[in-house]
Amino acid sequence: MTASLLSQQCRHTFRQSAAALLISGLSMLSAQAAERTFFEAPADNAEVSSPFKVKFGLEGMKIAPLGDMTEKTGHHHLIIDGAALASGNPVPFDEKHMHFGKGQTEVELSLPPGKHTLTLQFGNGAHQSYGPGMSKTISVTVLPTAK
Ligand SMILES: [Cu+2]
Repeated sequence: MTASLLSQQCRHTFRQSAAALLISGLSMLSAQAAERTFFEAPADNAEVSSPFKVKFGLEGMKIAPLGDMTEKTGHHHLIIDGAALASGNPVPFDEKHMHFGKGQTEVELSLPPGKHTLTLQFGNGAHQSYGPGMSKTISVTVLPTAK
């Protein structure tokens, strides 16, 4: 009788600490996920008519002026039909890589009809990528323009 009561208490304590572990694990995960960039618009796989508005979302980092090298600050880049850049790599200056060095958080974008990928890439004050962890890629289909 005493033994079984003891083992019940043990199991209870074990369950409590397992729950506590799970909760602390979850809050660690959410702390890591707090730094991210994402599209507020359009939605992934959206069908859009050109021109369309693209809105950039940012969490856990801050927009800063060009040249400001404060940790966890920088500006958005929009990569058209390209890929995220490895951490530290400079974001090129060409027609496929748009820089928003004035701290803009949206753009009116014109693209030819068809399927495109849009990649948001956050980068520091020297246009260096914060890596794929600070990027987000979506697909959009640009509808043919009505004539
Ligand atoms: Cu840049």
